[in-house]
Amino acid sequence: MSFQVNKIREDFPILDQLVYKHKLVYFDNAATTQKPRQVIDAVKYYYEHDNCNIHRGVHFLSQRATGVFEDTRSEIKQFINAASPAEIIFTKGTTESINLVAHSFGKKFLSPGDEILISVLEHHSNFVPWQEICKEQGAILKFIPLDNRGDIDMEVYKTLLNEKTRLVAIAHSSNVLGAVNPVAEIIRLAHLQNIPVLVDGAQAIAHLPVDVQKLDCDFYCFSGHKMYAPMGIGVLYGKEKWLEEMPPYQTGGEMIQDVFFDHTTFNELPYKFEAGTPNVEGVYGLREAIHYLQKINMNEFGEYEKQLVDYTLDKFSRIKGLKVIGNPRERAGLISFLLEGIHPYDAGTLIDKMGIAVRTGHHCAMPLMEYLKIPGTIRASYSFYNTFEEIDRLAEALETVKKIVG
Ligand code: 7TS
Repeated sequence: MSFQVNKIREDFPILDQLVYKHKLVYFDNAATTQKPRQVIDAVKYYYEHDNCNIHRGVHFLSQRATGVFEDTRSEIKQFINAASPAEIIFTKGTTESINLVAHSFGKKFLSPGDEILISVLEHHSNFVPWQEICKEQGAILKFIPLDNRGDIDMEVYKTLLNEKTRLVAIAHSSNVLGAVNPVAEIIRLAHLQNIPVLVDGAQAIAHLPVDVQKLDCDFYCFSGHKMYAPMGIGVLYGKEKWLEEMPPYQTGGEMIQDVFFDHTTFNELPYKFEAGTPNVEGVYGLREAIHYLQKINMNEFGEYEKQLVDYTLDKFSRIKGLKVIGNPRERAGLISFLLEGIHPYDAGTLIDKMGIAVRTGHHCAMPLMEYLKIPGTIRASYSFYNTFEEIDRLAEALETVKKIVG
């Protein structure tokens, strides 16, 4: 194995600890990834050297921090291959990015009887904002079903696109089934009818190279904390032609050009969508996280993560009573499963006592649970710092759970 996992683990101080007297195994990376020392140091550096409010001061610190903030915007533009830094809007995370589009795009472009199309596997963050804006505007929310593998049913998708569809919103990768959705084809088909597409990239951004121009998506959303950066910072990418037309989401400082007693004019992109003091420490951390991902090479660790998943599927196939949920054509970094006759919550609690952190429950995708007619799942989600030995420990732990509960 050429991938230097032990060397990489040294960068993640949190991994080196005991939990209930066992060496910690962290398999909850889809919820949030751990942070390398380089990211932690960048946040510390900001507070020790550059802390101040940005864009507003003529003084030295403000200029330096503003420089890093805007340089990071340009680095993100490169990282996802946007056409311009004006298309990169800093948000709190994926949830805020989607809410921004739902409210701003929705208010401007949604009329009674119009349709928004999402899939049944969406995280609540790419579900509830659309449900709410549809309710407000009198529009209709429609759902793309799954095929028998748990992948998006592309045949039905084609039939759902019509002249009333105003937008398609779809996860790049599912946080429950692990499926990488065929977003390029989804976008191509929608564009044949001039329908814009928003991609929820929360689960994809840390596992796959993302090229928004190649995908030709209209919006792409992601969170820093799922890609080794701090919490509370994220990105909305939007094509300039849409962002120019959309009204502000929040109002206040920074997003204005001029304010008069009777009206206000708005700032240019991207500032029109960045009201108030932003999360500057988060941007410092996000910049370092991107450097880190570039340093360890996305193609290499993507291959390694795939090997972790294949190894797990092989191990799991030999555990009696274990059922993997979904069998997607392409999978990114996670596996959901159930143990026959054992509630996922009970299994998760017992596994935790063996030092292994997995996620159990509906994973903020209650409609998908209803659709699949299951109460929840146990989910193991990986990062490039996980190891084959840790997967062996999970498999052993599951056998122990079966003995205890069975
Ligand atoms: N979209 C997807 C596909 C997600 O997996 C998540 C978070 C979000 C949106 C929301 O991201 P946030 O950073 O704005 O909260 N998913 C999970 C999860 O699977 N377990 O905890 C959070």
